[in-house]
Amino acid sequence: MRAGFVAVLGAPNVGKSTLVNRLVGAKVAIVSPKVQTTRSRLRGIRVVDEVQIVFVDTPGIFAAKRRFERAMVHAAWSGAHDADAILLLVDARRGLTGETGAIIERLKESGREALIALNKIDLVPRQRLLPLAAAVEETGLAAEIFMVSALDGNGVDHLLAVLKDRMPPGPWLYPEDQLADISERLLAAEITREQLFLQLRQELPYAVAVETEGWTAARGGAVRVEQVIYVQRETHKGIVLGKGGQQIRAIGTAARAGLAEALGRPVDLKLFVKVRQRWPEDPERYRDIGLEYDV
Ligand SMILES: Nc1nc2c(ncn2[C@@H]2O[C@H](COP(=O)(O)OP(=O)(O)O)[C@@H](O)[C@H]2O)c(=O)[nH]1
Ligand SMILES: [Mg+2]
Repeated sequence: MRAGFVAVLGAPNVGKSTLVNRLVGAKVAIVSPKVQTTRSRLRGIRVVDEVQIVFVDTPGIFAAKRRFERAMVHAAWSGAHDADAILLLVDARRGLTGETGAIIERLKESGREALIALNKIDLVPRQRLLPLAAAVEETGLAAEIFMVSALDGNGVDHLLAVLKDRMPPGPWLYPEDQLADISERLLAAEITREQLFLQLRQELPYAVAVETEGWTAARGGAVRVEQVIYVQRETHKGIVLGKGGQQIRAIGTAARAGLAEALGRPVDLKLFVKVRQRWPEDPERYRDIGLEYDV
């Protein structure tokens, strides 16, 4: 038996969560077209033959300034710290950006080697991939280079096979049928947050936090879930609610469907919107999602 951790690192929006979902074969991480959708570390688990691979999805790494951003980036690096393998993801369409270059430098300084995957190859003509692969090779960090599309699955099986071979001997870390290591409450909050990222415009999703406050059994095997959406301003509350409550209903409908599917039972979802101006300075909001406050 073998088992180990693979940390999936990269700049924001390169497709880390999409790839983790693809590697696990189930949706364990939320995905959106916006940067910083992922706020903390999340483990997705896949068994291949007698090897258990635990994928650690991480927040994007960038030059963080605000406290909450710093906490996210810190969580990403600590995900790499005790991993058996590091998989660095590069957006093939954007190439070796400054953000990715900075990650490569830091990994090299720490003396770690990494597998590097060029992702989103479905968006890039073949002849542009080869020079990019050469440039990646030149960094001297890559133990091996892969070309994948997390979206359509191209190249992912080969990547999985190589990762499997790199896992150390040892007992499995989770039960055979477990797909993710996340509490149901946090999963539920993440599913609602994904809708906020998908349905709200521009910067608003970054100003929002979701917390599951109530979880009670209801009739017919259903579960009643109560969540609070924290916003920072009264005007934001108005936008989240929408005209006549239209927006919050749309968010609730989509989130309830997603949650019912994830839990495999009917869900009665109640959403409340509260203004808490300083939630990004509230240690409790960090603890809830597994972030460190003071980094
Ligand atoms: N075309 C294409 N889009 C992708 C691929 N992988 C991810 N995306 C998209 O890139 C965006 C960011 O993905 P996400 O997984 O949230 O990135 P993360 O921030 O690195 O976790 C989403 O809109 C994804 O649908 C891919 O292989 N091809
Ligand atoms: Mg992500």
